[in-house]
Amino acid sequence: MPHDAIQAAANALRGARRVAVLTGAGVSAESGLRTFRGAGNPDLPPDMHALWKEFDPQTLATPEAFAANPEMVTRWYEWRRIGCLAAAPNAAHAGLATLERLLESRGGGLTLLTQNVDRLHQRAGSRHVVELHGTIMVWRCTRCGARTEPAPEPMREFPPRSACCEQRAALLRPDVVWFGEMLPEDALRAAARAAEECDVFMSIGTSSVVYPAAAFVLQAAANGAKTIEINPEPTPISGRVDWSIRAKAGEAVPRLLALLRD
Ligand code: BV8
Repeated sequence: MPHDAIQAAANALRGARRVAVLTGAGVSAESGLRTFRGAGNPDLPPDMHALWKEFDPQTLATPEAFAANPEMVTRWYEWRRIGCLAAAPNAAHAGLATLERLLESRGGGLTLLTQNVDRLHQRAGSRHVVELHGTIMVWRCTRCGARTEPAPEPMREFPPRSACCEQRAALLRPDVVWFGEMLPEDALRAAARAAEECDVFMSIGTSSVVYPAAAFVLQAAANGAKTIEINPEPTPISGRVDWSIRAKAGEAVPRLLALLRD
């Protein structure tokens, strides 16, 4: 792990009151969940490679795909939901929950903006989580918008039908944000506020190619925040942050915490 960058990042965090963190799929990689993009680990079996190497987002993660083939799309999301339920939070999730409590004990705070739909941050104890792309744990009625949290057991009907609307005529869809859909307004507002108010913005485990989420770190920098990236691979923002830490989140986040407590 590059010592200078992580030491400088820890110093910036030590002086910060308000911290904003943007996380992506890389934070859950060490929990065994597949990322969407990235080189990944060539030693892993193909069924652990990045999802978009095996699946086409246009035929699975768009409203048009759901309209054309709701059975295929909902089976794919149910397969992923079951995988998320079986996964456990890792050291990065736990470390971010600890950092939130540490900042609060010093009169500050942490806003955790996540692109992840797996709810692992909440399961690790993070309290102030903004789900930018929704969650796979909640599904919603395509007719009335009512939300429901399906039981942990695998669903049996595809596409699943909504219990709330007349004669089960409407379909259920995962409450995630697909390509071409707007992000929830309250989430966007919370993210914009966090990027405006934070002293330090950390971008962890994200390829920084999906917008508008990828823009928040640059907005924070423009507002005067110090910026930190944690990712084993370079991304489009690596050259634009103050400190780019080339390491796994499950190693770098606990190391940052240890330095903060020194
Ligand atoms: C919208 C759904 C308004 C849920 C996903 C501006 C410029 C260009 C394009 C656009 C733009 N504005 C909007 C767009 C279009 C589009 C977009 O950004 N396209 C890109 C790809 C070009 N954006 C949208 O459509 C968004 N909506 O803008 O609405 C609008 C509407 C209509 C018309 C105009 C405007 C909606 C985006 C939501 C997409 N939803 N999925 C699901 O199925 O889960 S996308 C998918 O990517 C995931 O959900 C995820 O949330 C998201 C981001 O990915 P990452 O989390 O970053 O993960 P990724 O795999 O890419 O990277 C993992 C990283 O981890 C890698 O870098 C790897 O190195 C690293 N890593 C690996 N191991 C570790 C690690 N890091 C740390 N530790 C490790 N151990």
